Amino acid sequence: MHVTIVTLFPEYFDSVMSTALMAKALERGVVRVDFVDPRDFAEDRHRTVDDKPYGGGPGMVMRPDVVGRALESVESPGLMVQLTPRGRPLDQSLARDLAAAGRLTLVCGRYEGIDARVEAAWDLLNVSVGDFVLSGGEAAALCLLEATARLTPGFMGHEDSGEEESFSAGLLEYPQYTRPEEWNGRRVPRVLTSGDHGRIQAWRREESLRQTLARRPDLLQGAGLDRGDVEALRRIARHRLGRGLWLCLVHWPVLLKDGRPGAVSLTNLDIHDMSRVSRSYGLAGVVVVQPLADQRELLDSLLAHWREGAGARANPDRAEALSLVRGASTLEEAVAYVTEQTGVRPGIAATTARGAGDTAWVEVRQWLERGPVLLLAGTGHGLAPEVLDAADGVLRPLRYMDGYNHMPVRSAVAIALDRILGDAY
Ligand code: JCE
Repeated sequence: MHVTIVTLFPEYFDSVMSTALMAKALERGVVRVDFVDPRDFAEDRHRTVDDKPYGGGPGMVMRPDVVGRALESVESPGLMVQLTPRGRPLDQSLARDLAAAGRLTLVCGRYEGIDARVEAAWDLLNVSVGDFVLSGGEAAALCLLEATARLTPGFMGHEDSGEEESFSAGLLEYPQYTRPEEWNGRRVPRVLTSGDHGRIQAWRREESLRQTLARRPDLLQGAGLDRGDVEALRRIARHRLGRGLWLCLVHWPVLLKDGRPGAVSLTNLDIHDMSRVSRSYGLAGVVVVQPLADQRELLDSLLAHWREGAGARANPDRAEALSLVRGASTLEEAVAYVTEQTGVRPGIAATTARGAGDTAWVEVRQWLERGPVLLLAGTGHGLAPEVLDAADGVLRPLRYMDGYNHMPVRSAVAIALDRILGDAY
């Protein structure tokens, strides 16, 4: 691998170039690193590389003419990468691609960065090492250099590649232990001293899954899980946020066709489908707000049929889902019921298909970390404005950036629950 680093501070890299595996790789010619200093391409007496930003604002910007000449000086530069917080997040798969390129030029900015015309003119690949800001690209370039160099054949010095490809690929590493077997009263897990290679492999895989689920569940998506992994994940106890979430299906006050507030009647399918979705997502309960006496009776007979009657015997899964459902005459009664059940007044999150909302879906997830939440969904043409005003937050319409927003409430609730509780994996 051959890397050229364009930097105002070549000396920044000195210690890395003379340390451990990198020093050996440079010596053996497995890796070659050279440096280009843009200051050598400045044309004035003071060797100026930066200037004030057009449009004003703090700090300085690196000049495109100076940086441009520095880049032109690089012979067959290969894949050209600019380190920047706006870049594509560096991960192992990108590191693999960059290592495979074999020839890289890493462009490190300083100050407020490099004039934007440079990346347009040179088609630089923007790469970031994380969502934090550094004072320049050098520390980021070091991360990229180390991640790619260790994937270069011969870098590691033994036949081991830089990746334990087959085993924990895409998952967090299992915990490692060495001697002594007992240290300050803490023993190494017995399985590791059992000599049973099969059990050790299984334990390590499960620990990798456990660590990943607890700390970086987002990684599970790309991890290539097999059936055994999925079964292991199902066995791992985890905190279920849905336990603090209550769904409230509101039939009054909601907007009617004419735009005025009023009450609407029950829809049998709403009750069935919402309770099943709620059960699937592990919700605490579903409260149906319905002030009309005949409609309340209808709800009660429906629930009785499916929970205790012939329906329950024929369809126990349905009974389990519908056992989550309670009726209430008013929203106040629903809030009082949840307060009584949990001992705390729930945070109230209202949904609407109109307006901008003031609460993002992830915020409801954060509320749930602190206490119970009642999620309001309106039948008819949506929750009345007075309900939205009284809520602790109004959620953004599900398709708030699009024009058509006429989702059936059953579907909207399913999507909403997945937005709040859905596993991104
Ligand atoms: C850099 C700066 C943006 C103002 C050149 C920061 C990469 N993952 C990363 N975090 N930070 C960087 C990075 C890379 C190059 C430069 N800055 C500082 N960046 C806005 C200032 C300048």
